[in-house]
Amino acid sequence: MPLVRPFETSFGRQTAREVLLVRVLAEEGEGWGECVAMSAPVYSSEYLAGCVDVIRDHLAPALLAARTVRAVDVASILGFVIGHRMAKAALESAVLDAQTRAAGISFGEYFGAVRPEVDCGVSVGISSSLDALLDEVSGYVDEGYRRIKLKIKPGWDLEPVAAVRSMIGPDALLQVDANTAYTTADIDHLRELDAFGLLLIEQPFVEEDIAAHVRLAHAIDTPVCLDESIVSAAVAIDAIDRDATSIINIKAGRVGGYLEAVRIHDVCLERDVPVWCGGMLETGLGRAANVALAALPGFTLPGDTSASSRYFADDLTESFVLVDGRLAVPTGPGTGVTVRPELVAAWRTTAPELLARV
Ligand code: OSB
Ligand code: MG
Repeated sequence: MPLVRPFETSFGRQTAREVLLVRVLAEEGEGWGECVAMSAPVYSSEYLAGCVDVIRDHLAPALLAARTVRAVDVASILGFVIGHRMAKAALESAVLDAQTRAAGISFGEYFGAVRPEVDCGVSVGISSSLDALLDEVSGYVDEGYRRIKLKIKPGWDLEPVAAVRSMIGPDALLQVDANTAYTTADIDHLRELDAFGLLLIEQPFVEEDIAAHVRLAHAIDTPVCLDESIVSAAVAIDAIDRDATSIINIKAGRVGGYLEAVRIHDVCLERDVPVWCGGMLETGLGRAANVALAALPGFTLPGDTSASSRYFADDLTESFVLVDGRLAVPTGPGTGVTVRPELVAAWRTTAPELLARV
């Protein structure tokens, strides 16, 4: 699916999203899940073709061999496979969609949503120039986004942050995301971000290095927020206990599914750690589930849950439209959205693989 504009992060530039969809057919009906893995293993070690492979050869056969599968069983059935959380999450989402559709309840109700709409922010890629960046950000501000997140990397940090801060004013919510582009040698440099009143700095160092984030958190005033590092509720608890992170970005794909995402929300809420819903440039299918997740009580900061128009000219489902800086939580059964079969047929690059129960 072509993106409406290229999206550049410290790990590369994307002009389109290659999307893997999973459909489960159950006696009670069908369910759909979106896999958030990118084409290349540059955000995490997972990548789309690897997800197809592990689902086909390892995960789906195990799921199909189980007699009755509920969403809560999926993680344990698939637990024999190490890692591959985005692949597992896609399967669990599809099962959860089928299950909740059959039960007539929405993802929001299933998760325990407490609000009918969620506050939205927007993630802004690295630009070709400061002027182009300011143009893009002012467009988003005009559309009503409630928080701006700037992608940063060495050589694209203090200047763009200063320029955007002076354009949007001191009270507008502004944060940055480094996607692991820095090392502890940059701590003094990153401290200069304190001048800009940022909400947080997201994932400056490599995902495995919790200790480096502890050092940074002690050295700067800007709150440190982990994304890539947080792959489970257990890791979240450890990172919080060690003071590596005071805010957490929750992405269901990264942690193995929405059920683990809800557990991370719960452990953060118990510890008074604010959370927000991250994104992976999802289509309407993944977005619907993200928006439902973001309606839980601990999601007190605007998420990267932007409108369909921020990503795609034509979304794969009903489009999500920003109203007063918010998106409505779908209320229909399951994800509450429907994948448009004509678009899937028109855009697919690979014929569907049918994996049957034996
Ligand atoms: O680090 O949050 C990230 C997109 C792809 C991979 C990683 C990230 C992102 C974003 C965009 O920041 C979030 C979105 O709008 O979906
Ligand atoms: Mg991030």
